[in-house]
Amino acid sequence: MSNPPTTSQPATMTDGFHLLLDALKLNGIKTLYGLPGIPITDLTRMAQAEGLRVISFRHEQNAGNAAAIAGFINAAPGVCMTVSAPGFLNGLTALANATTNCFPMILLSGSSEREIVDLQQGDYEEMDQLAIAKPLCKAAFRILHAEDIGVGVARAIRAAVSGRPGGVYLDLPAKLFAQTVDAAAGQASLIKVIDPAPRQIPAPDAIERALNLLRNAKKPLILLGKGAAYARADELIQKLVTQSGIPYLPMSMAKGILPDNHAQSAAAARSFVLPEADVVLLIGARLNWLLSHGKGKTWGGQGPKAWGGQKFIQIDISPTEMDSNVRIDAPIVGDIGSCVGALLTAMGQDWQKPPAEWITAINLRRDKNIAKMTETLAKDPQPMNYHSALNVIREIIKANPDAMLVNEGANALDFTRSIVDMYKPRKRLDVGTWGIMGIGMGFAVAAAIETGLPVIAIEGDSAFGFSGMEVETLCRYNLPVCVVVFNNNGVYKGTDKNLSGGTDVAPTVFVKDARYEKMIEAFGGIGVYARTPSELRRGMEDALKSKKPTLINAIIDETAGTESGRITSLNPAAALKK
Ligand code: OXT
Ligand code: ADP
Ligand code: MG
Repeated sequence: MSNPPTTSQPATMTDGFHLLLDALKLNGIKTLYGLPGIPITDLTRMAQAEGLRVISFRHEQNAGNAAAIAGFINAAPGVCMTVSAPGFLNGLTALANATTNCFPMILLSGSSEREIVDLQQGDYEEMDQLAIAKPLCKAAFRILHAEDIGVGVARAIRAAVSGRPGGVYLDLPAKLFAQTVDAAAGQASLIKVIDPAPRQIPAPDAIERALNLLRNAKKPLILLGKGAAYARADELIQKLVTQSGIPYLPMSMAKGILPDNHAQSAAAARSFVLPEADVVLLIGARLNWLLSHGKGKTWGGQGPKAWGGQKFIQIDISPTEMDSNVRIDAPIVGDIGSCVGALLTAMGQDWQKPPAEWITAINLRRDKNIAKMTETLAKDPQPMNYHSALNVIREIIKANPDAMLVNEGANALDFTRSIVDMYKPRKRLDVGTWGIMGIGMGFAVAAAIETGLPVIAIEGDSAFGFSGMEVETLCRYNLPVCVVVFNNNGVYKGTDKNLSGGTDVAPTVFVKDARYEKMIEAFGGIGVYARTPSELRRGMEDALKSKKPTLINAIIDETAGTESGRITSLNPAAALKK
């Protein structure tokens, strides 16, 4: 069928297809990310006909990642549509990743007929999708009757964005779409969700308890996580930092809430401030592996799991996050805007800034690290390495602070995080809590679609491979995305050897000197082969000027990386070497 079925029922009737689209539109959903096929092909056509933007991908995981990051960018659920069983499973990784990262997302998936699935009679793409999705997302619902579409969509939206945001699965058996109901009754059954993410006001005594700790701190530190970026309380957070005078450390996706060159940023003194701080205020950041679980050597503890002696204040919307890794001395449960606002009000104007010795010690360490970094960045080695390539990107982002930056890889991720400064909130989108590869092109597509701004995607060559086919999607929608593939011939490095001495290359090594730029040329995009910083700069500047989808194959010294980038110690073999 090449055209959407014009619904043949009388105008007084409507159907499941249209009620679903109306419910989404009523709740401000403008874009659907997905991949068509039975039973949702007509739904995608009708969605386009009804004025929704439908962005069609080459693999559901990338569509799901696009929806997830759209959720983070907008603080409203991003929506992905998939076909049953295999398409659903392809989208599920993105849904689980969204949940892990607290991004609001809804995965709508067509599914097979209940009667046949439940008796396991072997339907087309049979799978009990609801049961499989449940443990991997925040909530999962099935809609069996067209009359329930309004409630189903409303519940999905509320579950995705209220409290701690996350992924929601909505199961849509094929029969639902063709059900017809009276049009007026159908419209009346739809729900426009009022206040989908209600503010959660913190208790005054929780604020007082936290301020008492901060007031007595000699070495206070603020830690900003991606929850702080998500909360869109930028001005309040900036005010809290400047008014309190407390140094802060941004987690990766919190970079830019305050500009990375801010005088109070302790990012370049990370390994100094964590063990030294005496009171740490966490704002939208979990004490998970990325923060060494709040204990051990990173925090000055005497053993791998020993407490470092810090007191923790934690602002989080999820009460059960408290004490998950170490004792939280002053939990503040609520939304970040309300909590930070309450802290500011209670702090008052006569707040004593932290002792000068603490600030001086941090600045000393920071300036030393920055001077060392400046020296390294000034070098021009042949072949180009991560630093000389990233020095170009650092300058390009400085000149284009509104550009969105997508980043994945190991060394390509870690070096970018510490070298490329961000100047505005919610610009840096990366592998997040799971360190997941494959988010690159999905995130890049959604960043371009949702913001209309130029996107720069810094990709390890391995990382890029997970979603590389979507360069066709970039070209199809003519998106202003410049993908820079850091091509070091492999995972971490291109120099590993086969330990058996056999003819197969090592598991981490790829085809040498691969011409990634030719992939985008196949679809009419611009391909650039860059062996030097000036070739890289020219390619990126041209991409930003032309706004054309561009892929730059940046050739990086294949010896320059380290195993797993900055997290070498997490490889089990690292324990054997100790
Ligand atoms: O204080 P010190 O002295 O320590 O210095 C720190 C800062 O103070 C300093 N710094 C600065 N100095 C000067 N100036 C400035 N402005 C500045 N800013 C900071 O720099 C250092 C470092 O700072 P940082 O980064 O803040 O600190 P640190 O200690 O690193 O922070 C700790 C962490 C844990 C918070 C941080 O390291 C972090 O966020 N890490 C995230 C790591 C991560 O998630 N990695 C990705 C996963 S790795 C692995 O799993 C990969 N796989 C397997 C795989 C995955 N992941 N997924 C799937 C679906 N399948 C398989 C694969 C396949 S990676 C990968 C591909 C890799 O190959 P690629 O080709 O893609 O990439 P290449 O490696 O490039 O080849
Ligand atoms: P990072 O990886 O940057 O450290 P995490 O993903 O670990 O950040 O933590 C984000 C935290 O932010 C989660 O615990 C989540 O519950 C919390 N959060 C998300 N949105 C809000 C909000 N609006 N108000 C308060 N907390 C929030
Ligand atoms: Mg690589």
